[in-house]
Amino acid sequence: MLAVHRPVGLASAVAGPAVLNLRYCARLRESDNAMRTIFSEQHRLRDAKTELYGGELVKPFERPSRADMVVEAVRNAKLGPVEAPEPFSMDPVLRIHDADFVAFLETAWKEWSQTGYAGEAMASVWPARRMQCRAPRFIEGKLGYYALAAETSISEGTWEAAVASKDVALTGAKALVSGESGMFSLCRPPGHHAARDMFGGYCFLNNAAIAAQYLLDSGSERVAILDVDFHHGNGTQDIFYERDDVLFCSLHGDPEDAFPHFLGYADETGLGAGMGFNRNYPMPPATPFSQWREALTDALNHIREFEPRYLVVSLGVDTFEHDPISFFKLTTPDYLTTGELIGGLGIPTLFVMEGGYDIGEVGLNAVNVLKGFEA
Ligand code: OKP
Ligand code: ZN
Repeated sequence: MLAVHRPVGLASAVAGPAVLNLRYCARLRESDNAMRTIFSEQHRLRDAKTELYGGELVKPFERPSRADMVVEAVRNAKLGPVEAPEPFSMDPVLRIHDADFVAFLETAWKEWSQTGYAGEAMASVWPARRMQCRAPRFIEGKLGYYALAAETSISEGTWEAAVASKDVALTGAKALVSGESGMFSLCRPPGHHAARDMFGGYCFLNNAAIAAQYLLDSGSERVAILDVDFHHGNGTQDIFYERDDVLFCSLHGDPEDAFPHFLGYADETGLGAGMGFNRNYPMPPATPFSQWREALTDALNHIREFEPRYLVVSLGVDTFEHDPISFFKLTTPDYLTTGELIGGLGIPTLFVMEGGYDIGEVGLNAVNVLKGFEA
């Protein structure tokens, strides 16, 4: 009772006239509605020159202008303030990733450049079937041991950008714990393909998983992760596959046809204690919003039933009809609807940026999800 009455007494004592009180209330309400975006300029340090694509080395689809377009759209839409992240220690990262993997990421570029190779660091050999699965000494072997795919090169500044990206995710998570109902962590590089000991698919540290674990460690019993990126969130699934404190739901291109090809089938439902806490919704080429939305509704129903304290959304907008590397047919207004449907859960939600490669539309599509959520 005291806690309820004291602010009123204080407010009238300090502010005096009722009209001032009203203005104070209006300001409070306005900032309640504005979604805060966490964004780091450090993302620019991830600026690889090469991606292996269709047998060629091309300029990476996952490039700095993506995040710049998204932050510009956030500002144009007046979604809310854009804030820099707070630096966190590596402890929350080590709750998710293996220490040897983290050490590898930190030193990979240095070790590679010391060999004298002219290009960027890329994996070209793997511990394939019936070979020894152990990390060798030389960087070329270590790359193959820790890589899940070959397209993603490690370049100068990659580690620093990945560190800033997890800080962006953690700062958003911390704000949720402080009582925010929706936050946007504009992460880059993305994270959902990164497993506890693997990088690839443009991802190094799993920002969404690190944030979810931080939310659990802050005293919540259950957290749900909804992955709406076009690609299956294999890293996130793998990290939480045997656990019942995290429900993972992913909507994505059928792995028969789409990257990462070796995970994301509908029959992957969890293992051990995690049985029933993993749900995949693989969908075929040219899937329209009507069909995608049915999968979303089913996932949202399962999330509601799970009664999580928080929801983390791996927000990729590469489901867009004009995305250059994907095959779903969502349109710009569909992202508003998507946000509304997610917001309908009424669960405090952290949006973590993942993919989206149509540089011209990635900003509007991402912001539409956030605007729909706020509506
Ligand atoms: C990262 B994220 C297409 C090859 C796909 C990697 C895609 C990584 C996507 N032919 N290569 O989930 O948006
Ligand atoms: Zn994707």
